[in-house]
Amino acid sequence: MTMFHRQRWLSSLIMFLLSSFMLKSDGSNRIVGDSSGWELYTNYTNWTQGREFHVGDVLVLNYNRDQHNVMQVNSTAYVDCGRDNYISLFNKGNDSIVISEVGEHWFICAVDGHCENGQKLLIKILVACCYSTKGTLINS
Ligand SMILES: [Cu+2]
Repeated sequence: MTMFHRQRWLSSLIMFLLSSFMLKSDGSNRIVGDSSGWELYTNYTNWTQGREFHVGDVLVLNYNRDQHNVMQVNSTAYVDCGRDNYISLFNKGNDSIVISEVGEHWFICAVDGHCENGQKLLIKILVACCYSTKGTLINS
């Protein structure tokens, strides 16, 4: 291996390490409701206020799976607490949901009366996160 090639190889290794570090650092775990978790009578509108969410963030929902679940729905179902047409249903009790798109994401608990009592979550992502110093999109 010539000196030139060794340097090229080293710099690509460094670039690789840097970019994987940056990818890691932009998706952070967001514990929904903090220590309250995913529960009844928690105001998730208050919880989201003052927090910024980015593409790549992971929503972590902790709850008793015998009592709750997490249903990803559209905006109408979010408002009406409708359960007929849903996007995804999570019911492990410690669900990790990766936010992969810019826009609004709606979640409700589908157990009777729970969404109606405030167990609903709206996550807004306004901008795509994270451009590298060269201006290339790292995470779209
Ligand atoms: Cu519930």
